[in-house]
Amino acid sequence: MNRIKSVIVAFVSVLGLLVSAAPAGAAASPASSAPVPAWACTYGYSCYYDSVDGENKLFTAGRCGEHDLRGGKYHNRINSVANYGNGTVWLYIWRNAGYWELYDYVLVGELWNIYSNDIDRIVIDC
Ligand SMILES: [Ca+2]
Repeated sequence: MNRIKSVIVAFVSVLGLLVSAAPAGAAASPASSAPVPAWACTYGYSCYYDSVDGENKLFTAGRCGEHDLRGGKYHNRINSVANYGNGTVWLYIWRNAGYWELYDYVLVGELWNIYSNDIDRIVIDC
């Protein structure tokens, strides 16, 4: 597979500094008053988006380990992943023959596009 890095790790490091430098009172403004930046996420976690390029955030993974998305509202919707967490994110497709097929993976610090809506499960290394 031809893996092309969309954004380099240095960007994540810069973003981490920006987040940590935000004034404590910044949260008082309603989130709807400003456009949500691409790849919006919390440093230390991995985030999942409905569109490519970190647009239309679906959720933040609150813990490591397995997240089986089948039957839930995020099933077959993930189109990009920001891995600001501490472990590799593994993306799987369920095959009706009865097994999980590894589709792709996102290393720590990567911002990753997925050009299909097929992801059924994520597994985050602890
Ligand atoms: Ca989608």
